[in-house]
Amino acid sequence: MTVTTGATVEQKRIFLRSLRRSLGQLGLDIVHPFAAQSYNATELGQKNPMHTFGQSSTLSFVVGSHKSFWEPFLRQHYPSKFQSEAEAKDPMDHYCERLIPQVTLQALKDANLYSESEGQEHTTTFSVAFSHWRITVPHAGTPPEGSKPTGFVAPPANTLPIQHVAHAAGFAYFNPIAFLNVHPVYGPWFGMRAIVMVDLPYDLSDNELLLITDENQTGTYSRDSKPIDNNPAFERLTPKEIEAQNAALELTKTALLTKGWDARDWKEWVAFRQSLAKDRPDWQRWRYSDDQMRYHYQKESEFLALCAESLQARENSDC
Ligand code: B12
Repeated sequence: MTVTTGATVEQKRIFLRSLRRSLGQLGLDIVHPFAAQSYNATELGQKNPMHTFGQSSTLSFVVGSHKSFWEPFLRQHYPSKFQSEAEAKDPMDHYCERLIPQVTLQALKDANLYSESEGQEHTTTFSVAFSHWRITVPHAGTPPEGSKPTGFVAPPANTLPIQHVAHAAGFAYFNPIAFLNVHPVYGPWFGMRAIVMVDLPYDLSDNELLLITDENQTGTYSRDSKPIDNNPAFERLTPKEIEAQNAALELTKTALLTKGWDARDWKEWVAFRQSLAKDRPDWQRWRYSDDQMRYHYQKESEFLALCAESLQARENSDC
């Protein structure tokens, strides 16, 4: 098996477009390209680095979701078809584990950067690290035991601190008081699912290609792989107002952390997140629906099943 060492500009463009389209179809609308080295240069990155595959600037992505994830996810949610305990335990994490590596591999194949066809075998190495702790599904590209190696490389042994990666990547500002990342367009209303690392060079044009435009409402916002310096939540505030906001956040955080995490207190945690967005009414449209919010915080499988049944019934009756 030969390993690909280079890709043409056109191949890379095909790869990026295919990845973006497929992730979008899964409801994973956030696909932010950056160089792994931006995070690896930070203090945390030096202790727990991302893979670079020997590139001086390694193409990587923050993959995430916002409110538009809910319906595509519910449409394919059938608890009776679950194949493992892990899937039943956290169907959302499982969905991401199963599908993000698979569509990455397919996008490489679409760009002819990966081929298993006899006589034309070549691979481009890639790796996927998830924001949740456990990994239960063998990744796309994982070779069956005893067979020749393929392009998949296991993610770094320690879970990547995805919030700090996102900050270093210029995707979303990390607010160290609320412990939430804030995005210039979505505010705090998004989740991060995975970091994808690929053995291809990162270039500023990668951001250009995936940038938010009138036609592409859900691309990436930043044009480079540099941290966003200021908290977008405080953009419209005076230094005095920022000080007051920070003091209020600190107070609520201490109260919440003293109580400890309990999913039954979810409404208080939501109010905390909302308070970070209080001076940005324009972010309200990105707030999750009530059902999606409840599931993200409570993770109740019966409730998720009810939401899925009700959406599927509604859509079937519309046909
Ligand atoms: C562990 C964890 C938690 C724990 C954290 C506390 C603890 N010590 O146990 C608990 C269960 C409380 C939690 C709660 C929530 N989490 Co959480 N969590 C994580 C996780 C898996 C790891 C964080 C981590 O260890 N980072 C690595 C270390 C190096 O970073 P650190 O800066 O040192 O962080 C640690 C401490 O400093 C401490 N800490 C310090 N100050 C504060 C303040 C607050 C408010 C909290 C909660 C923690 C905290 O928490 C960290 C873990 O010990 C991340 C995913 C990831 N891979 O990063 C998601 C993640 C941070 N969580 C997320 C979310 C959304 C939530 C919730 C809103 C619930 C939910 N599922 O929707 C709540 C409320 C959080 C809030 N800030 O309002 C998102 C944040 C998205 C964003 N926009 O930034 C992440 C990125 C997951 C995702 N899929 O997107 N979480």
